[in-house]
Amino acid sequence: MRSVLRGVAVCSLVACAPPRADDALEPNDDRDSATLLSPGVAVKGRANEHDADVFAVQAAADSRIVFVAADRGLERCPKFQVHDPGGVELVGQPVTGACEAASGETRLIPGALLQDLGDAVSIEVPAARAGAYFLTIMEDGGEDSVAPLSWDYEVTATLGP
Ligand SMILES: [Ca+2]
Ligand SMILES: [Ca+2]
Repeated sequence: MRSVLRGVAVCSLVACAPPRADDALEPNDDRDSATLLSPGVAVKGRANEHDADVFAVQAAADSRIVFVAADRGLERCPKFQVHDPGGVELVGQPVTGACEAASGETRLIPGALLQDLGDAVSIEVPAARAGAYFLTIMEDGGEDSVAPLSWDYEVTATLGP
């Protein structure tokens, strides 16, 4: 009886609404299950809170990669990470549980750039070595939200010298 009551209490505090359906790219929650991007080809996805979406693109040594994640609707609280083929973080935004508190805490290696373009976010990184580079999209939470947040996006990777 006690466990039933506790379940009810948790439900009322957090959320009774079920999470939204996810995209057809799942599972893609870590680098081992990343969705491979072809340069210049846009891929649509949905980032649900607590469920990372990871994408990979192959780059040549001494090149540059530009990831663009365009807004397609819903709550739009994404945080981004980029890792190199060795797992070294090139760009990092912490998931804080506060949708708004992102940009000031962005970690960038020298030569990396993260720009809010209004209806999209552009993330440019230097690719020093050849191999797979990984973009992770994580939907953050909102302090007052009663249900998990989601963001619909379209992601593209382009390669340059
Ligand atoms: Ca997803
Ligand atoms: Ca995922």
